[in-house]
Amino acid sequence: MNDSSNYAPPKVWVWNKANGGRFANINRPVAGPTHDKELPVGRHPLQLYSLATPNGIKVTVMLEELLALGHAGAEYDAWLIRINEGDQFGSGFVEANPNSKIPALVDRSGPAPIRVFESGAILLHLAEKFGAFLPTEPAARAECLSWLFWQMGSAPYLGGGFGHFYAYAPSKIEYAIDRFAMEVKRQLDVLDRRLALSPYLAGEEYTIADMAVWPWYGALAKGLVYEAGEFLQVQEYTHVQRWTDRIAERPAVQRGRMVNRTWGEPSSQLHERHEASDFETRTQDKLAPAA
Ligand SMILES: N[C@@H](CCC(=O)N[C@@H](CS)C(=O)NCC(=O)O)C(=O)O
Repeated sequence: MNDSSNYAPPKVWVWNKANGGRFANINRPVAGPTHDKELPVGRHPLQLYSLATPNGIKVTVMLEELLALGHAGAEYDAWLIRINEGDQFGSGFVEANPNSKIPALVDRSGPAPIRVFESGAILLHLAEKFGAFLPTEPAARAECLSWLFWQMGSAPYLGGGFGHFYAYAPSKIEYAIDRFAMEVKRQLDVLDRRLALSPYLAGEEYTIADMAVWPWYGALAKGLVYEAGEFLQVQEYTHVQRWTDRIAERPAVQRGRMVNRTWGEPSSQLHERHEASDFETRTQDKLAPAA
């Protein structure tokens, strides 16, 4: 590979499989399935196919919050999709999400299954289905949806931009790191100024906007993604810090972040969730205790 100072793009881009980087083994320039594999289906109305990345956690937190509110119809099976092993390119997964990215939800509560992909669409689908975590008063609803869609547009600069070039790219490119560090700090400031005015993003109430933003920017604020806390001086965003801590205290959030998690403390990993009791009985410390 050329280094950034002497690279001149050719007339026609060609796929160089050996271009390096953390996700080189799964990145490709075409869509569609690579192999036949049906998705499993459990007994609950909602079937989730996911992994506990920030995008995955948004949905498991929402489902646990709905169950905590007493919505039995939000019972779900959470199946593990190992994206590093290419599970997102199996034919069944691609039918659920043609974009081949977790999370994907299949809602089997009605006469015909409904597929929903994109975490924001899944949060909205669930919020409308259960009438929860989405304000009905027009101004608050608009504020909630604005922050929900802000996350969808902003996080790619954090993950695909800053995180990729700061943590994953095979070489450190100053221009790229500078550009995306500046944007991510600007985004943190956007959130900080908003959270100086109200406890949650949409106002007084905790909503799907917080569920979408917290797994990315809350984790960033605590130095838990890309080991970039010091680099970005995240402690300066005091309102983001307060909001992050408050959300982290919620029991449903603590459960949701464990689902489909395959790294970290064994007691924090619930690879698949099929019953509420799985949090007590099926974490990795219980299933595979250290020898
Ligand atoms: N905008 C999408 C992003 C989903 C996404 O990027 N998922 C990542 C994991 S966090 C993924 O599945 N990557 C696998 C791949 O790119 O092949 C959403 O919010 O659902």
